Amino acid sequence: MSRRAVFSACAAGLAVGVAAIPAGAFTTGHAAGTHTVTLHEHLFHPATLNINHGDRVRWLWRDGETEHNVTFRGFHSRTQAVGSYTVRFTKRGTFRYFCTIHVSEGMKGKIVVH
Ligand SMILES: [Cu+2]
Repeated sequence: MSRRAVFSACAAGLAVGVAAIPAGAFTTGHAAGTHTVTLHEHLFHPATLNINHGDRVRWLWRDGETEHNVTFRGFHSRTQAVGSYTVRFTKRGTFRYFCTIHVSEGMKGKIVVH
């Protein structure tokens, strides 16, 4: 029902070549999102994050002059006190990570990709 409405609206207002491509994008699926994890007080906030595959996670350093890193098995950020680190997760699963400097203090997290 809604799909028919989209097509008729496009046919009336837009060139056929333009309407044919995006019509399906408006009616199915979801847009990939970006999620934020903050590094603060020697912890990751939130420590557990659930996302959809294809989404991005952006870590933001917000712990003054204290240096941290985001270390997964196989990839990692720089060790830094300011800035951000962004990863796009394309595979489903649970991905654990930690800060190598403060792991003994419990500075660990996980990304659960659905
Ligand atoms: Cu750290």
